[in-house]
Amino acid sequence: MGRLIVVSNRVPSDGPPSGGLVVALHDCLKHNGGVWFGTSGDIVEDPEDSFAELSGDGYKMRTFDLSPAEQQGYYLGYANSVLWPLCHRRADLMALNAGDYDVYDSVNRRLARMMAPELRPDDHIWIHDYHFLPLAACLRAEGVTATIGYFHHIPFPATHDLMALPQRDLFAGWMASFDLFGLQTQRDVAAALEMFRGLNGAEQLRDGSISLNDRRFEIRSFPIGIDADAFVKEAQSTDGRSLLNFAPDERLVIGVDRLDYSKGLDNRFRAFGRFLENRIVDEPRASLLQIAPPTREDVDAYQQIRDALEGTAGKVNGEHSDLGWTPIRYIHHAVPRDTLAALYRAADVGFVTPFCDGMNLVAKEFVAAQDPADPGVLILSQFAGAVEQMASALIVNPYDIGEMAQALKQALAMPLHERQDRHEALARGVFRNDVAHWTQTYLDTMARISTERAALT
Ligand code: GDG
Repeated sequence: MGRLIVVSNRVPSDGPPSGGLVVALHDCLKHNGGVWFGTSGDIVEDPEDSFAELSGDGYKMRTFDLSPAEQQGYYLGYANSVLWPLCHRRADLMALNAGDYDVYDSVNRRLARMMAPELRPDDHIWIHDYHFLPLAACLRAEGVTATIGYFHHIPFPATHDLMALPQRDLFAGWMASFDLFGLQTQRDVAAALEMFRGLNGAEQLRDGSISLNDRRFEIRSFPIGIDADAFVKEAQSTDGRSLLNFAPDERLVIGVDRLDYSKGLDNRFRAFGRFLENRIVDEPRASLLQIAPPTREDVDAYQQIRDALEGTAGKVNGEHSDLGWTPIRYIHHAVPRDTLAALYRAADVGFVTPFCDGMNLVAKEFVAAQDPADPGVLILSQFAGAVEQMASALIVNPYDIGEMAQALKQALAMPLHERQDRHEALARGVFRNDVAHWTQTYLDTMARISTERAALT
């Protein structure tokens, strides 16, 4: 294979790579050689039309700055206030500000213009996420012929919601400019195929690929995984319970999410409140530890969710606390990764209840962190992409407060042999389909497509 070219919104240029996805991409780049392109994180008045170059251990990192107007229109505006809600079934939250799309488009064009002279025809270009949906079309316009893959980390939008996107007529063309359009789940692939079924000029070919005008490309699912082995080591590094001021028999329910409206946090707190209402007084107490670091706080919808959640936590705690106990502990800042891993391991229940989620890595991290001899129970929303691979979790409907409260009761009362059986089935998938497997499968598919294309020319 030629060089690997990675594009992601942020290049992880500050310090050693950390986090499963970043480390996995770093390892692939180190192995194949190549370039990682993306923003530097710096906002400057007049960003130049050129890249800074950094060394990335066997590969190059090329970063570019954004102007304040680009940060607003491209990142906070079109990417996170239009595409993010659109893809998470919240078309009602789309902030359709005239001009944001133009800025988003111009950042993609500028990036394509800067990248094109550095690319070679045998490169394999792997573009990550909704910040760069039009990037392949922009690169093709610059004459780039290399194989281009894309991975959509978030859900594919419902066809009905897509009709609310002013750029709906461009969407299919953006997708068709890639050679491989990767999605998290079969459910997402079905949604994407449904969109093409209704589209004039589009056809699904016998080999499953889609043809649109003069382009032919594939839509496939690649469920992302975690670095499960590394996570086990982190989870074992500290005794999680020693970090908490807990009574010896107090039970721990854990939630970990960026504070985002897609994660269903308010309903989760309500469900925990309902569970407490139904609790038998002599039962050991259970507390909910919710870690929810802030994210995109400059976007209105995120301030609203913060206010709502603080209100619900206050209400539940006001009703159920006593002098020595606060049932919901809500931490609105990030904790170190090894602390997080140790807390997962100490928890009796992982409470993962998004309304809509591409995959949800927290569910996989919780499973990897457990002690197989005495594992905790995973409660998982039917709307997390992870559910396709994690049928042995307790699956819940995050809109149904009563069902979630009942699942908490069931999880906390679950006998050891059932917890072990469920955990064994879940862990098998998490360790087998880890992030290294994911990158390898994706890159193998790109390599196959590139060989097939070469044979046709
Ligand atoms: C997007 C898609 C898809 C959270 N709090 C802390 C912390 N985290 C880490 C978790 C986990 C990651 O952040 C969150 O990943 P998720 O997958 O749960 O969700 P998104 O951030 O929305 O990610 C999602 C993912 O992309 C990958 O394709 O699964 O569906 O929405 O790793 O552990 N990490 C640390 N401290 C915290 O306080 N260190």
